[in-house]
Amino acid sequence: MSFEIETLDKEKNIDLITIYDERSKIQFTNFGMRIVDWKIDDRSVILGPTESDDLIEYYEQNPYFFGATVARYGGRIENGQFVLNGESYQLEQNDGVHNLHGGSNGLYTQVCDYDIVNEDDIVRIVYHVELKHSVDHFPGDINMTVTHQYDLTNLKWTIIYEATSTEDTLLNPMNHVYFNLNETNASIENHQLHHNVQFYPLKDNQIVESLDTENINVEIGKDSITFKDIFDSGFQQINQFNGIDHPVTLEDGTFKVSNDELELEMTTDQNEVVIFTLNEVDWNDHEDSINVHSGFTLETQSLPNDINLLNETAPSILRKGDTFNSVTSYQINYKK
Ligand code: G6D
Repeated sequence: MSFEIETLDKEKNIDLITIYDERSKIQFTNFGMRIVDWKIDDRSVILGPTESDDLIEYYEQNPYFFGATVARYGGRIENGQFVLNGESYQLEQNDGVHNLHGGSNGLYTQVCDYDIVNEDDIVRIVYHVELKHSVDHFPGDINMTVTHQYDLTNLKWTIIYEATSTEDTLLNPMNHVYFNLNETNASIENHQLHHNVQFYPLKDNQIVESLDTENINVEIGKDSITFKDIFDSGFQQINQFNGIDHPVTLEDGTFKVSNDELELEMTTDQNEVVIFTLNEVDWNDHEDSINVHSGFTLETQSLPNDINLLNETAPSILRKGDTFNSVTSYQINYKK
C-alpha cells in the first residue's frame, strides 16, 4: 500500500491523504481539495504549512489560497458582473469591487467526499463536488469530479476535471499551488523559465486590459531567463505589481521552470496560465517561511475575466448538456 489516510477532524470530515514511497511523498486534503506538500528526496517543492502548523486553522485563514482547488472561476471577474445569454449576473464582490476565485464561498472552502483508487504505482483521489447557484450566485448547479492522481514512478501529479451544469454557466477551475524548487524557500529569483513569455497587460485594477500581448514580451534569448531577470526587466507592468501576476499564452501547452537540480514540467490542455509570484505578503504569523517572491503559481485556466472580454465566445462558458473536461500535469524531473 503506498498511501495512508489520517483523520484531521472527524466532525468536519477533513482528512489528510499521504501517497509515498522511498523517493517521494505527496499530501492532499479533502478540505478545498488542496495539495498540502510534495517532497522529492525530502526536499519540499511547494509552499504551504510546516509540520508544526495546524492544517485546518492554516487553511481556514486561507492566506493566498495555498494549494487550493479554485472554482467556479479562477481570477477576477470585473465588478463581479457579466452577461450570459442576454441576462446580467451580479456576483459577490469579495476583492474590492471584483469577484476573485469564485467568491468567499468558493470551492476552496468546501470539504469534499472522495474515493481512492490504487493501481500499482499510480494512486488516484477522486473527489465528488457540487457547486450550487444558491451559494455562489453563478447560474446553474454544477456536478463535478476532480481527480488528483500521483504517479510515483514518474514523480507526476495530474489533475483531471470533469463537469456538467444544469444551466449555461461559467466554469474556469484551476489549482493555486505555489512552487519553489530550492532547498529553502527564501526566493524563486534563481529559477529559470524556458519559454518566451508574452504577458497579457493588466489595468490598474488588476483586470486584464486587452487581448493584445504585443507590448510585454520577455524573450528567453539563448536558452532561459530567470525570475530575477524578469523582476529587473524594467517593464512598467512588472514594477507596478511588484512581480508577475499576469496571464501568459502557452505556445504548445507546456511550461518548464527549473533550478540547477530540478525541473518542473507543466502540461495542460488550457491555452493560458496565470503566473503569480507572491508579490506581497502581509500574513504576520508565518513571515519566516512565506516571503515576497518565495513561490510562483502556474494556474492553468482560461483568461481571467474572459466573459467580459470575449462575451458569448468566452472559453469559460459551459453550456447545459455539454461536458467540461480538462487535464493538467506537473512533473518533477532531475536535471542531468
Ligand atoms: C491570484 O492573480 C491573483 C492574485 O492577484 C491574488 O492576489 C492571488 O491569487 C491570491 O493568483
